[in-house]
Amino acid sequence: MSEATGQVPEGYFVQKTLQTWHQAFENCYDPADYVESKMAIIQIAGNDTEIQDIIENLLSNLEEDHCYHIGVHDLFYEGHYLDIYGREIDYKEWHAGQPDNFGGNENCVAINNKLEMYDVACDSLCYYICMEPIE
Ligand SMILES: [Ca+2]
Repeated sequence: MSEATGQVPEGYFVQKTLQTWHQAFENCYDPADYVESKMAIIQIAGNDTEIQDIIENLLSNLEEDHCYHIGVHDLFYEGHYLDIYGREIDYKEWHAGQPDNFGGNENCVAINNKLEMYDVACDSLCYYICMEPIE
């Protein structure tokens, strides 16, 4: 689909069990190969109707008052957010006032039910989202 990103999701799979960010990262591995975690990376690609459908489906699965870990962090360099593949992030819709690295200890990223990102402590318990890339 999108050759520019190489990681256009086939779908997002919302996992409604509370996990730390690192547990979520592990849980998003495909147990068939363990080659790479399929933790979600949020992408909204312009006018691509397929992507819009995927995003709308994702939104319909997110509940208010929950956080959802996604595959973004600033574990390596404070304030420099990378996805789990080590790439600069394209999607930067932060909730107002975020990221704030609250307490000097928020190095993982979650979204809310509006797809707004905010930084959280990596041991925060949140639901999480996995994905599968299109071949
Ligand atoms: Ca941080």
